[in-house]
Amino acid sequence: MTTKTISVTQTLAQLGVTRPTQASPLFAALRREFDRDAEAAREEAGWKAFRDAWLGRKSGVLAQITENWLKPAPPELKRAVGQALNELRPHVEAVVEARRAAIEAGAEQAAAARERVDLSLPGVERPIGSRHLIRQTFEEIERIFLALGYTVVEGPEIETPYYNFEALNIPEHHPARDTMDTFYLHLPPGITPRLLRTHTSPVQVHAMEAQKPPVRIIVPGKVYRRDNPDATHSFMFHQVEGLAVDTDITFCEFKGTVEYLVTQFFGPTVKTRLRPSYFPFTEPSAEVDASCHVCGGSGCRTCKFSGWIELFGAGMVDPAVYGFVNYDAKRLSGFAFGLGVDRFAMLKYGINDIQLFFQNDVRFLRQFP
Ligand code: FA5
Repeated sequence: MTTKTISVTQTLAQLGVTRPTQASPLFAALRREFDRDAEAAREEAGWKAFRDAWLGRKSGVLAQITENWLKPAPPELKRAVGQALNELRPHVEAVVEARRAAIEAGAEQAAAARERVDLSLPGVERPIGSRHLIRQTFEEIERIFLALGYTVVEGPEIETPYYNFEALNIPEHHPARDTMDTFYLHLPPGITPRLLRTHTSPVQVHAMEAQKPPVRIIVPGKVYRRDNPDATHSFMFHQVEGLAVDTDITFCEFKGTVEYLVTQFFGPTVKTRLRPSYFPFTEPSAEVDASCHVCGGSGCRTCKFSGWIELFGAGMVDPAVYGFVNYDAKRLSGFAFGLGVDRFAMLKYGINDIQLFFQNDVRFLRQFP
């Protein structure tokens, strides 16, 4: 704050003001000084000092004028000084308040300017994920079958033994149950036992219960077995089941569909062969092999030098299964297959350890964007 050129600590007599006509120019000069001070008060701290200098209760200019000029003024001056002071006070108060409002608005504007979003700045690029290779493989297989007119169906992962075994022609004590070491849920006695499905085949039964023939479905999903984890086994893995049932489906159609799947998935030069096999729910049953896509069939480490790779189990639906779903076994025929999605992906993309799918190491996942 500037030093006052007009001293308000002295009396009027000391300042040489003795006549009423001298009051007015004195106050006019004071007002000019005030206006200069107001102009200089541009931020909050400066404004506070300015306010206190002029309006402070004890040492403010107005208080001192009252104390040092007005009170001791001789009667002939009192009226003129009182009037001038009454004119000055509302001006001082109004300007002090106006400066406060202006400073506050300026601060808000500055804050708003700081916070303004500059739309011309380049954005922050966030890394985006990608679909897991297992999901991509599911989608690839689904795409192949959707083109053939199949629909995608899903089923429960928690099953009853009836759907997982019995209705698939695997009665209790059947040796086929041993090949699928099963996780059973701990449930109170008296409740129907429940298990984690060991394959997607139970969805065949659900689907045939739910719809009349013809049926052409594929069933992607998770399955569970008490297998010890190693490079080709996991206790949770993925399968795609296929089922086609109609009035005139032949073994030929079965073979053609399987070949179509293999060539679409692994490439047009890959050959297919069927080896006799056994599943309680298909008759005849077959193991589908593909010629090794790495060496073309001449023999390498991938195919253990046999030229062939075992792909999946399949066969014509056993008529006994139709009995469980009230389908007419005399009129209908069909085929089914069940493939391991993880092993399909491993073969196609040259992955030598199934555990890589479940470790979620981004260095692995990034290789399959
Ligand atoms: C079945 O699960 C039958 N339901 C398949 C089937 C369906 C046959 C319809 C006939 C008609 P299998 O137990 O062979 O079959 O398993 C199928 C595939 O799952 C295997 O070929 C293999 O690729 C994969 N598989 C089996 N066990 C594991 C495991 N522990 N970890 C990873 N993949 C596995």
